[in-house]
Amino acid sequence: MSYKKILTVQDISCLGQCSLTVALPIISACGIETCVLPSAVLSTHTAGFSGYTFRDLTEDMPAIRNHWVKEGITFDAIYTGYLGSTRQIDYVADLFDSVSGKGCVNIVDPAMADNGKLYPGFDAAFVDAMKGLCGKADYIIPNLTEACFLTNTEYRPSYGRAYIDILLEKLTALGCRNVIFTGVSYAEGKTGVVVLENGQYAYYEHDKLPNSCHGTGDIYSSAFVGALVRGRTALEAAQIAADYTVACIRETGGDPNHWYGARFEPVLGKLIEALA
Ligand code: PXL
Repeated sequence: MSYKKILTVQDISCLGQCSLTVALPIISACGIETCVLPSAVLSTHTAGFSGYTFRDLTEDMPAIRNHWVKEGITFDAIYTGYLGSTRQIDYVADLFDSVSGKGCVNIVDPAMADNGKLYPGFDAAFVDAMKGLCGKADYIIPNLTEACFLTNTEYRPSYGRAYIDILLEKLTALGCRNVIFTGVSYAEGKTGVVVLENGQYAYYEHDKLPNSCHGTGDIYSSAFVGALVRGRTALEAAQIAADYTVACIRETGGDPNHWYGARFEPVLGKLIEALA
């Protein structure tokens, strides 16, 4: 197996099982060297906690980038998640040019919204800048809410294939050819992922579990990135990531003391097996 090195840019939520505390172990478990550029440090994630601390690391980014360029450091893939500021998005876009190795794959999870709403602290300027970053990506991984914000489309909790097709068309018009569209549900009790690759539509459906947990978007994206960089097709990677995310939600089992994240660690073995 060829040994790959990827860079992931997202926040450290010290507690909360999301972002880097999820991406690092999951991508490492996929057998890939995982380098990090933290976008911000928060005491917890912002979904359900109040009074969290937030240190924006935008100012540190140019010096880190310049050091890597001076050292000739490059990556096989760059995967971005939750970013700390609108201005930071330009720095991240620059990384796609300055530290990408030959054949580098750029993957953007526009982690900024869910359930019809932007996360606290994000605004229209951030959404506009994120549209530009998505345009520079090889793969984007939006959920339904993010797809609506990125395309100025009304958010509808229930919909059919025609609505999803319109969103896909508008998303690819941003400039990214490949869309991994998560949380697309066409039937009661089911959900799934749409994979649009070079204009080809595919859908992987699975059970929708009664319990849901925060941070599953980051688990999904990290497992997708790991499987893709390990050489799986986008559809195979999307399926592996979906099965793993479902296993994590099942493992968490709706424990009320564990509302802030999914217990992804005990089932890491399933992901490793899927990639064996
Ligand atoms: O899981 C997405 C995410 C990442 N990072 C922070 C968040 C969230 C979602 O709310 O608040 C800080």
